[in-house]
Amino acid sequence: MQVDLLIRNGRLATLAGGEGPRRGRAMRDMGYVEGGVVGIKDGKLVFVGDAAAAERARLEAKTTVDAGGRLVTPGLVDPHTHLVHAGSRENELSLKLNGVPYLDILRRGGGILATVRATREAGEQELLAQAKVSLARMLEQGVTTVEAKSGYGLDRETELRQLRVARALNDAQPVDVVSTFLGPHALPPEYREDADTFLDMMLELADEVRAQGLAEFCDIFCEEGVFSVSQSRRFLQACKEKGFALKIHADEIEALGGAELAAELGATSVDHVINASRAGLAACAQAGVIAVLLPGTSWNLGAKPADARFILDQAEGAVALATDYNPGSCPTESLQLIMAFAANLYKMTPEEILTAVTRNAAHAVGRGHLVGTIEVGKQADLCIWNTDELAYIPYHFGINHIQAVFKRGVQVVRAGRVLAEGGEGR
Ligand code: IZC
Ligand code: ZN
Repeated sequence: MQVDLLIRNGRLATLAGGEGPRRGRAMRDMGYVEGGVVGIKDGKLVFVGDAAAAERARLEAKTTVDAGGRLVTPGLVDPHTHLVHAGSRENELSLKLNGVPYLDILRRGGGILATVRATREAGEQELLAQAKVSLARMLEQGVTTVEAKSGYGLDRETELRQLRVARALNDAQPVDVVSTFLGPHALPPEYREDADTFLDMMLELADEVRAQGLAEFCDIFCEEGVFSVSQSRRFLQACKEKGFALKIHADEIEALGGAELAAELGATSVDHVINASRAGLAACAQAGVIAVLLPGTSWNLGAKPADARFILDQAEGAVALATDYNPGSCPTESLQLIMAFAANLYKMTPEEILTAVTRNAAHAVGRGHLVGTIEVGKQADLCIWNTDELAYIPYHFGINHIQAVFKRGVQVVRAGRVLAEGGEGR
């Protein structure tokens, strides 16, 4: 078989087999192939097997990469980010350190609303340039697919601008960007007394977003002092009828019942769930809703961690992990740091963690059929790590363990550094 690229002598964590996200104990199943070989043609995986099988398949390649026995995994997927925004909020650090709660900062017109002011003022080019820097940081860490939410416009013009920027980013650099319309991220001051009119406006906007193909998912910040469960139900139910898949910021700070709502509506993912009830978490697991956990946010806000062990061991649910990259509650692009937090804060095993940032994260952004495992037919998005031992990644935290990243079969990171525009050979 003639292929474009051959990666040989890898310790492949394929996560292959079966359909859908992995739940409970099955999240520990790595599907290792020792001394594994991967054949890539036209950006897709056409061969996955051990050295003997590769021999039998008579693989011939233009380029061969020797992984030197190191770990090879699917490209990582970051399924929850607020990627496109202007500015930063380091001025809120001292407030946080002096004990001012996240929601109080928002109530005072800071927090999300501060970023809304900056984003409304920023042009498309400025938003694009800032997000491009973040995407390069993510790619350097092995992230090949990322979800990106709007939600810093809270008005028609700026929400559409954010989503157009996300689409332009998808076309302008190697990381795939999956867009989510998060119009109801906060109540803008001009609608302070009239959340329902604001939601009506956001639903009209959702029609435009849909017509222009600018987002696949809709999301809402269901939180005390932001949007209630009944407001969230109305918005998400209508979005579902328009054809969007659903996500929800649920029970992050207060236990409102957002997890129960996610199960009721059959959302693709329920995100945060720090304070969700066990009944809500169990209902989500039953309904096949993926829990997207964001340990960086718990760490940064000094909040308790979500109950990952309950979801995995008792509810037998599917867990994904994400950065929540945003300028307020979690200003980091580092999914590898999140992997370390998941070990320490959630007591997740290295195997569960890898599943949560590959296969399950891919399903959380509706890309499970394309990426997230190393299987013939999938997109050739792959990471070669600087170790042969998976546990080393969450154990040795705060630095980048990536050696090489391939996006659709093209090498885009070498020695942990992003190669020039478009990658090797282009
Ligand atoms: O900008 O603070 N939680 N939304 C809900 C955020 C955090 C983003 C932000
Ligand atoms: Zn978020």
